Amino acid sequence: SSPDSDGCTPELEKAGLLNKTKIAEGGRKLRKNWSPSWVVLVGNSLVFFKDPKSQTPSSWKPGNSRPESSVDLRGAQLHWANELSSKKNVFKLRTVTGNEFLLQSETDSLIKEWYSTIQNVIDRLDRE
Ligand code: I3S
Repeated sequence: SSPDSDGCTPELEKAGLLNKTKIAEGGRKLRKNWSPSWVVLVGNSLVFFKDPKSQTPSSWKPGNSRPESSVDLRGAQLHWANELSSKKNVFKLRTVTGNEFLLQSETDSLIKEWYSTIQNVIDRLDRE
């Protein structure tokens, strides 16, 4: 049987390397500080890991490394936000608690995939 035959382990939807900066915490603006982050979309959450070098999609398992932070996608809002940065391919994710993140990739196809995958999760949660 598969490792998740009981359905209790949330589904790993996507994982990869993106540039990330948090720009607001609880609605309060923060100074930008871009850095590469290993981003994992699992269940209803977007989970951020430091040290991308130690992470690969095949090796990642829930609980085997410490996340830097985690975002609950329920009620979150996603917008393209190229006006908020000189970088290309930037989108903004805002949580219900007023935390805001910019995520960016130099690769057009990659950032589009991330955008639509995250939006699909938000839409699914909106329908629940
Ligand atoms: O929106 P800003 O303030 O122009 O963002 C830039 C700054 O945060 C800058 O850091 P300083 O706090 O040292 O000025 C960052 O190095 C830049 O990356 C930020 O702009 P971009 O356009 O890269 O998001």
